[in-house]
Amino acid sequence: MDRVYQSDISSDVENSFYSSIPISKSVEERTLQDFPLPYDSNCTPNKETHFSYQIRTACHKINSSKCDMLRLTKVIVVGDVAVGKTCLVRRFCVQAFETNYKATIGVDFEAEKFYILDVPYILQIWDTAGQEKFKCIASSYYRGARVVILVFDFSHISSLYNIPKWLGDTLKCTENPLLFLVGTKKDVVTNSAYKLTENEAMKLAKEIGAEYCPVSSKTGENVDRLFRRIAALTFSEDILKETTESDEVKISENFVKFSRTNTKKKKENCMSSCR
Ligand SMILES: Nc1nc2c(ncn2[C@@H]2O[C@H](COP(=O)(O)OP(=O)(O)OP(=O)(O)O)[C@@H](O)[C@H]2O)c(=O)[nH]1
Ligand SMILES: [Mg+2]
Repeated sequence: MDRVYQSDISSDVENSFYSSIPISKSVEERTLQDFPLPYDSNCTPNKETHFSYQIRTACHKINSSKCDMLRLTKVIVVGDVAVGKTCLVRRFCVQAFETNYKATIGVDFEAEKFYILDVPYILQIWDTAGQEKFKCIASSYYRGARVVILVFDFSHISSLYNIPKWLGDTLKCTENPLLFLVGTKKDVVTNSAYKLTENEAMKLAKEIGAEYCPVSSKTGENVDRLFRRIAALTFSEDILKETTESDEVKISENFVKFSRTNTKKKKENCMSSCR
């Protein structure tokens, strides 16, 4: 399923499906009142550090209107085989870590519900297969993704070098997505190896315009931070878009009214001058 934009009208079935998603973590952890900061503020194109007054006001209005419109965003997770994509998603969604490798066949799907400034918001996370033979199935799910998480493995530097290829593939089916470059298995490498790879990863992140974040799905380090950040960034964009769109509607309605009164006045003026 593609991203549902705010202006889209979701079906009752979808709405009831998503409203029935339990908040799997403690409410506090899935609740955002403050904007989560990036791992490294020098290695992100996303400079937001707080929810603006405009967003807070819009959320306040949404909450008082009691409108239960569905807001969700599509996230895809891509990268080489066995870099740890599934472990990353499972660590976040079910707080579990599996040491035995089980290849993803095609795609897996998870949905996580947040309350951001008290507004329900869902991250729809598509975990794709890294194996070449499943590439065709996996890539058919890229379409409409709003966020692309490009995953590499700190213990296999080749997976970092393959990132441009994954990026190229996803960009064929997405429009200007938010990009995250995520290094996994931070726990398995020595500090010096970690630093060397991190330097390379940061360079690449800057080149491709991605936000960089190193994680360990085994220890859970930075995993929540990553997804909370994704949720906050996309949510803010959506709410801004929503308010801008409704302003545009107001402006065009006023314009219509304005031009109608003008035409009416012109007619009146014309008639009086003809009299
Ligand atoms: N130590 C450690 N091992 C990890 C971490 N993340 C994943 N692994 C291990 O790496 C292996 C592959 O993990 P997966 O998450 O299945 O890899 P994947 O990218 O989903 O693989 P495909 O579905 O085939 O593309 C598993 O044996 C995991 O236990 C991590 O952060 N630390
Ligand atoms: Mg997998």
